[in-house]
Amino acid sequence: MARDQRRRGTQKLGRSGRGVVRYFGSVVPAGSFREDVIAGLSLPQKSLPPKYFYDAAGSRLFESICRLKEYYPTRCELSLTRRHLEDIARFAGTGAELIEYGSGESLKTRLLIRSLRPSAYVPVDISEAALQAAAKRLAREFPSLDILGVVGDFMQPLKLPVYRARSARRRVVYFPGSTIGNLTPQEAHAFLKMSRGQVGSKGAMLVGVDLKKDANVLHAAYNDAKGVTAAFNCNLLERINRELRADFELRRFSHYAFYNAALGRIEMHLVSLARQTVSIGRHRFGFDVGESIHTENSCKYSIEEFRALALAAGFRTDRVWTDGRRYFALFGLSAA
Ligand code: SAH
Ligand code: AVI
Repeated sequence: MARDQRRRGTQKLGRSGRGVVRYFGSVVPAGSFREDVIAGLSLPQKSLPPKYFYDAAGSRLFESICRLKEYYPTRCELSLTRRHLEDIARFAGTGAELIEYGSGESLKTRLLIRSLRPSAYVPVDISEAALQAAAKRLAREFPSLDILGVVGDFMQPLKLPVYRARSARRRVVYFPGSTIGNLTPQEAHAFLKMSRGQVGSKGAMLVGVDLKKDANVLHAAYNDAKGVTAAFNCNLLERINRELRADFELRRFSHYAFYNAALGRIEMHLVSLARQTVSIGRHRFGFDVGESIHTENSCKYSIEEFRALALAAGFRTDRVWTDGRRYFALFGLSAA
């Protein structure tokens, strides 16, 4: 399967002006979803990797979360990016190759593209649906931009397309949205080190980081009144049912999110409301009443904590841009 997918190679999505949109076929082996789910549900504390939230339905639900009144990160990052755009562009420079990890709908990226005028944009996302939709929209909006989309897992060694334009003097890696918070600190360290290798000594990195704040604000953001976050969490079980022919009964699980102050992170869980057994093919998983599947961490950092994490991975913090309430920060990193 993985080989077939790789053989699919590249596919042009469209062409307009000088810009070419190329889409690099999936390099995410389908078999790993089943293996990861079975391994995760076999642990004493059942857990599932958050990257599996993002099938087409999950990506749409996440886009709805970004528009909720309680979910401040998107608005804060958009507003600080607008407010400091000139300085961000001065720091990142123009004409670079802009690589974005976990690009989703590439919402904030539009602002950067306008002011950084990159020679190429390389969005990388595990969600093929989100990546394709965003690449098509961007191609209409920026007809002369080369867009080279990559479907893949940014925690695995990825072969990025080699961009041939001589004008691409340097690389800038953009990792917005505090997606870095969904990695453990060890994973975040490994990811930053990999990015440091990609940008080299002349490139730069822009990372969006959700900051520590009043736990009530955090609690509301992950327990919204409309239940969109709950639907996003539960969609993971629906996806397992759909793709792995499992028999999770959704009404027997409930969304639970809380701030774990000792670990500085929001934890999302799906809690079993009954004693029950769930089947995935020949595998059976027993649940006690109140037993949970841990589905996501969303780590919150202080500016100093993140600065230290970046430094350990070889990055110096040159700039920190924040919103008015200091809820969110965009870090401008360069080689230490
Ligand atoms: N950058 C956007 C989207 C953030 S949501 C924003 O700031 O709003 C997180 C995005 O990362 C989703 O689009 C999801 O599909 C993608 N993602 C999550 N884990 C991933 C992984 N391991 N590899 C690649 N993409 C991943
Ligand atoms: C993508 N990521 C940064 C989001 C977050 O806030 O951790 C995912 C999310 N989970 C629940 N709501 C939003």
